[in-house]
Amino acid sequence: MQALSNEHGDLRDPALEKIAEKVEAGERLDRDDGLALLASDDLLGVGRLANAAKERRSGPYAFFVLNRQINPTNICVLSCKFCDYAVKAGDDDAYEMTLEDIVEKVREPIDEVHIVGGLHPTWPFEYYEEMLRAVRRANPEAQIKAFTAVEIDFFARIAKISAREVLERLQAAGLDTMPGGGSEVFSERVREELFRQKMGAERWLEIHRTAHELGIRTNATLLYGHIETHEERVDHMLTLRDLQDETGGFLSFIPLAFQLGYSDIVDRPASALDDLKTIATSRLLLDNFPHIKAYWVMLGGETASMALQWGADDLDGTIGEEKIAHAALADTPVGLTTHSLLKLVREAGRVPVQRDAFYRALAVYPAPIAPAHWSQRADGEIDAPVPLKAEPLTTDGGRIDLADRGLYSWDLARLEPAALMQGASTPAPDECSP
Ligand code: V47
Ligand code: SF4
Repeated sequence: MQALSNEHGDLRDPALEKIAEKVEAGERLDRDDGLALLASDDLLGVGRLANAAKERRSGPYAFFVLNRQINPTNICVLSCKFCDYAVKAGDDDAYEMTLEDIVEKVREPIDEVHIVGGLHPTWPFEYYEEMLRAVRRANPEAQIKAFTAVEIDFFARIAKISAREVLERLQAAGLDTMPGGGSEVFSERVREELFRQKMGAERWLEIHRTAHELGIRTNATLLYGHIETHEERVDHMLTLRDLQDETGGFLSFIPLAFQLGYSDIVDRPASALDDLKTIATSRLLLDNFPHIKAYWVMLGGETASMALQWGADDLDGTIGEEKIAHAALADTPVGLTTHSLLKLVREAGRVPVQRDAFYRALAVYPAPIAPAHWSQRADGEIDAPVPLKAEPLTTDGGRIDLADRGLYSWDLARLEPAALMQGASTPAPDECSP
């Protein structure tokens, strides 16, 4: 690995030197390191350290998924102060999706269906089980990532059963993985202020621990850019790191940039600088998380693309029709084409890898025949069509299908791109640790 320490004057912030030494030695960072990273004014230095940690895990690759987000209803019994998505039954913009509505939206060539919504006051738990079965029937190929810990807790209460039983029944109905929402920030101070009615850290962690015990892989999020302090951000990450040490069940960590919407909690969103440092800090602190996701919906495409050089290795996916962030006036499209995602990955200098919900690599998209950006092309090529299409591009014209090789994305770092293209042999999935 290239030297990270300050021999060549690469780090402007002396506080990063000790961290660089730890990163080079593969030593675990502590709370003070996390705080120093967030406070540093050396954005490039922080990025360099996080990038080293990222490349050690996933080399030059960055992941995306062909997915569809389904938000079955915006009616919610809670009223979190930061949330512009939730409404009450009878409100003009309240909606409820039928199973037919839902099924209609998943009949596409996608690899993941992501379901998350409000806590509906009258739908029975059986409706959610039926929802998963209907999705599975309509698209047996797509994996189902559904329901935050907050929804699982709610289902347990309405069905008067334990969260474990809820998870077991959902698993039997087709649940593959769980999204990471609902944790917001593990801080009682912030909870009191912004989401008093919602369960706290202990229950969120208990539900994810139970999911992991049942073999359900999950994600974790942090809602940042509102009233939380740097200490609260770092403590949140360290709490997740502890649970991951115990279970190993988390796949991905996703810092969610707060969208201001109509709330008057803060008067401006987190800066791109803060976004990148938060992504980088999470990559460095969460040394046991396989993946860090730069969620383009909330970061904006440009910052998400940059984040792939600041420690992130995943952009989420095509999404189709995002509603939660857009109810809070997110300034991004509601979905992206494969073409646009490939562009965001390639402009960051990464090799795009299409993955499934478990982060198994499905296809690698080698470099396009012409450079992605016009400024990199020679004079004569400026008017030539840029070969960025929705179809994966290879120099020999075919997509490289890796699905049947059981190749998990965390194996990729061990392979050279050329070897990957030739389908080098890899350990069986169950031999891979996240
Ligand atoms: O739990 C609500 C958050 C979450 C706002 O696991 C807001 O792969 C920002 O969890 N500004 C739902 N955030 C979304 C979520 C998610 C998204 C993408 C990928 C994954 C994954 C999970 O959105 C909620 C809440 O924390 N949220 N309102 C807002 N105004
Ligand atoms: Fe309901 Fe979730 Fe919005 Fe809170 S964040 S009001 S639980 S939809």
